[in-house]
Amino acid sequence: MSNQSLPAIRVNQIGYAAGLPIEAAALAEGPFRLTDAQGRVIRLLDGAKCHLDEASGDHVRLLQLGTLPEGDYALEGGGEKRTLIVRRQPWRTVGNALIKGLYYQRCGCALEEKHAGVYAHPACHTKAAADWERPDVFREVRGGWHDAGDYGKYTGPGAVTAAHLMYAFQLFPEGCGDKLNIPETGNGVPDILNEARYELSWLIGMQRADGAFHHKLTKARFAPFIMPQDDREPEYLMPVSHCATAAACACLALGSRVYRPYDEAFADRMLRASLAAWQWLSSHPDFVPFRNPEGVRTGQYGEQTDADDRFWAACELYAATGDEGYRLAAEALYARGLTPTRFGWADVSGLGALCCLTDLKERAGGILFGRLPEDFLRGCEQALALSARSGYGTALAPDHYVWGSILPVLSNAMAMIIGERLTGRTDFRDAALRQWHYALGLNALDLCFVTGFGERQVLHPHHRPSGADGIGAPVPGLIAGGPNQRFPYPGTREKLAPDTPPAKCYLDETPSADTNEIAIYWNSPAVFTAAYFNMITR
Ligand code: 9MR
Ligand code: ZN
Repeated sequence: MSNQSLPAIRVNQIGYAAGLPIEAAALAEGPFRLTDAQGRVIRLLDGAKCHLDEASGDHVRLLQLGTLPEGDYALEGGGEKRTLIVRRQPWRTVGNALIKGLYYQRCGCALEEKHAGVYAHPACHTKAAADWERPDVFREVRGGWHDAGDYGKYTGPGAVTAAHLMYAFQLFPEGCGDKLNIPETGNGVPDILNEARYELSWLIGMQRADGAFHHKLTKARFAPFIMPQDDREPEYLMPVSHCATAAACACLALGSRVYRPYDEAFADRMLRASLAAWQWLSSHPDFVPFRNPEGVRTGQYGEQTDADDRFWAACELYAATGDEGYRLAAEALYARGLTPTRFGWADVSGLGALCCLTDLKERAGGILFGRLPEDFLRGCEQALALSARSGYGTALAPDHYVWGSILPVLSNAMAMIIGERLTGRTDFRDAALRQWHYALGLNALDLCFVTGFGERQVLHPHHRPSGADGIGAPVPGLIAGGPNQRFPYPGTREKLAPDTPPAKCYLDETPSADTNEIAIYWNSPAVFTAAYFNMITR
């Protein structure tokens, strides 16, 4: 994708909020002017210099347009003109779509036309799965979300995704939208919790009789690009793992808190499962990393440690039960040196931190109420500094454009959102907003990463249903992983010029799983971010 072909002005393609600071990126030095719908000049910006943005190789500057009332504006400069939309609640629709995107990932049930429209399909993956280690033992574990562009279901990533949704609801209920037109809509439970419950119910089923959790429920190999209902080869309950068990333990303890007001019995079931998982973890203290068994090629989701997962679990079990033992365990695990601002599947320390900062508070005691918030705010400062260093305001170091780079970007948004909640600092809020703008088009690719949205859309995500359904437009409301310079596929590398800068290592092509796959745990931090901004622009 050559730079020349892209416009000199980059904007949040979905729009901006009246009342929040408005920024656009300019890749030209001359003066810029902003006019309103009547053609009146609202802002004149001088011809300040652009600076080299290391991640993209672009010469760029961020134009500060201040706050503006609702309306349609035009930004002109560098020989170009671009529309800029300002609304009171610009991100409600995309926020809802990001949750509904998870509905489209539902496994084990039919997506009916009245909810899924043209993306309807019959039930998939309904057969009992064999235990990989005891192939004569079968269990029926229905439900859950397909993880990503593949049809696997992975315990740890699923737990993290459900947790993002639950925390979005706990912290920003008014920003979570409702009436998503999913099967449960109107049942008296907010739809974000209805959707998360679809995963939680499946998660409970991933527990083995001894309390441990199977790492994943997948086939031995990824399916070809076929519809899920046509993917009929057997699925397996793959071996249990420490990380899966601890993440599920944490998520289900959280679930027991969140769902108690709606369904006591469901809350109790989750708590029982969580307690049994903790029991197993206590009697299996030595970490064993999960490795794909011989012959298995589906996602490995391998990790170096389970300390972060155990920490999160201990925090949530303390919040759910008030039992001092969990608090002491959480303290001891935290003392091993965790980074409390990480919210991705590989490092879930941030979710434990969220529990301490937003639920436990004083009850967390000395270390977790004293040192943890300090460490947390230091992490926010680091994210803020990354954003300030980037020409586009993106909180990602130039050498961190990894597979799924949208995750560290949005994880930093989540951290700064919490940072704002803790301190009231608007610089955290505004830097978090820049990450949201990044996701929605203010970036080096001039691309809105959410399918179905924006002027320049992701059209060919690595997503089996989108590729196989014969419908032109991809399934909407799914966020692509984005540029990846660290581990590109050979097929991606050969299509990109050898000197392509990190933030441009992206292909909108179906085979490019390394840059253009979607994943549930990339949607969910976007849901969290949307919920916050939707709440403060309410
Ligand atoms: O999100 C995962 C990313 O961090 C890894 O670098 C990548 C390669 O191991 O795998 C990603 O996860 C994929 C998983 O293994 C299988 N389902 C699709 C996931 C998204 O690409
Ligand atoms: Zn399925």
